[in-house]
Formats: sequence, structure tokens, C-alpha cells
Amino acid sequence: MGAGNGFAELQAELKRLARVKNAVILAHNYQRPEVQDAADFVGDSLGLSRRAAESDAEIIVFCGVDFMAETAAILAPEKRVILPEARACCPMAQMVDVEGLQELKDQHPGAWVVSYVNTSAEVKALSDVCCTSANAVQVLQGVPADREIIFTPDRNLGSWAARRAGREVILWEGFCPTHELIQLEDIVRAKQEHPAAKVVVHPECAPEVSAAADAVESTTGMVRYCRGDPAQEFIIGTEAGMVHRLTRDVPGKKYYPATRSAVCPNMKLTTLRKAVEALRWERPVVAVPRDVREKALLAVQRMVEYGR
Ligand code: CIZ
Ligand code: SF4
Repeated sequence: MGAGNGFAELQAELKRLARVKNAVILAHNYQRPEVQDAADFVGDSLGLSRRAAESDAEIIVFCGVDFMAETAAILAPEKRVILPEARACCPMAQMVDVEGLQELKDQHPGAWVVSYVNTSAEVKALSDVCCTSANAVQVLQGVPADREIIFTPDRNLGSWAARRAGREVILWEGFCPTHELIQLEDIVRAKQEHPAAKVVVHPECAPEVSAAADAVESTTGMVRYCRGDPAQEFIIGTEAGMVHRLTRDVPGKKYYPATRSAVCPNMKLTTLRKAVEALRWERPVVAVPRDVREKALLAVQRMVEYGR
């Protein structure tokens, strides 16, 4: 989607600045199409965390939400991590707090805390291991069998992954407001409209939605699934930006959002213009205080090592 859509100049300027400043542009799968198209890498938080850690760039422009930029800062403290839109947060991540989690830990001494990457750096610092939706099952399977598991903050990912992993978990009752907008009726209606389509949904969806799907996949898993499956049409149950990612990476097939309302307002705060301005001025910078970073690092490193 280069020239002709009004974004070409800004995209060229972003790339020019990145070259001059030795910056890398990372964009999450839920970002606006024109932001995805201007990025060096588009992916999920696991893939982007790995890119951040491995990159030689001095500056990381993270087009996503705050916890993702924080995770990059935890893994790559020597780099300057820029979040173009400082207000871009994750409401699910805000549903778990340090005091509440500490209380739960006190009630279950010896339990391992497995935290979804959608958490603050402070919550990560209280966790034994982090996971993403791409490796949650493997991470749970890796917890020593004699330990209880506390899973935060997503009840839907937690219960889905626990079932797959054959483990019991103590669930924190958080959820993604965007994914919970996707309802069973949306899936039923989409299947009636597109009877040949396979249904692929994200594990952040409500249990009855996941139960009605042909596959439950992380966003990276969705790319793999749609590429490998013989079906030519797919109903996609996740944030709307994913349809662009799939159209780009697995072209020639058709993707229908399960509902048009599953749009994460925080993900959409980042515009191409804001990304250019942020890189030009090299702010806002996301940094994690050293004591928090040191405690969170182990949990994040374990996450990055799972599911290679
Ligand atoms: O892990 C991520 O990046 C999120 C939020 C979704 C996914 O499944 O990729
Ligand atoms: Fe958070 Fe949901 Fe938005 Fe992802 S889509 S950033 S989990 S609110």
C-alpha cells in the first residue's frame, strides 16, 4: 500500500529518519495498515520482543501499546525505546495490580506466577515467567508439576491454555475488552454468510467463542494456520488490524472479521504522523526503573526462550 493512498511521503520520511538515526521500526499486528506497511518488522509481542533484543539499532520505535515498549526496554536497556503515543495502554494489563497479586501470592505460597506479557513491568517483576498467546501452553507445561500456578491477567487465555496444557491454574479475572466484544452470535452469523470459511479466533476471546472455532491461535499462529490450511476463506476473531496482516502475508485468500467492532482504541492511537514525529524528536521514551527491570528480566527472558 505505498503511493497513492496519501501515506507514501510519511512512510518515506519514517524510513529516512530510521536510516539516519539507526532506528528500527516495530509494529504490532493490530496497528493501522499504513503503520504496519512502514515498519521493518510486523508481528506479535513475542516476535517483536525478540527483534528488539536482537537488533543492532540504537533506537526502537515501538508502534504498539505501553507494555510492549516496556518489555523491549526490559530486554534492551541500552537502547532508546520510543512509544509514539504515550497514552497507548492496555486496559487488560491495568486489571492486575501489584498489591492484589502479592496478596494472592501470599495465599498460595510456593505457587508460580505465570503472567501474560500484557502486564506492567511491576507485575512482571512479581512473576516467575511471562508468556504470550503464542507460547502460553508450553510455558504452563514447563512449570514444575508439584507447583500451583497463578495465571494473570487474562482469564480467557488462562483457562484455554490450562486446558491445553493439562494443568490447573488459579485465574486472575482480567480480560481484553476488545476481544470480549466478539460474541458467539457474530461467529454464527459470519458462518452463515461464508459457509466455506474456517473460523480462527484468538484465545483472548470468551470461552464459547473459542469453542465454536475451527482453530484458536495467537496472531502468529493465525498466519501459519491460514497459510497451511487448504481453505480459501477465513473468519478472523481478533482485533481488526489482523486482517491487514493476513492479507499482506498470505495473499490470495479471503479474510472476514468476525465483527467490525473488535477494534482496540489504544492500538489505533498510533498514527503514521505520530510515529514520524516521535522518531524526529526521539520521544516519548519508555524506560523501566533499574530495580523493577532486574526483577522482571528473568521472567521475560524465560518467555523469550519458550516456543522457538
Ligand atoms: O501477543 C500479542 O502480541 C498479542 C496481544 C496477541 C497475539 O496473539 O499476537
Ligand atoms: Fe490490550 Fe486487548 Fe488492546 Fe491487546 S487488543 S492491547 S489485549 S485491550
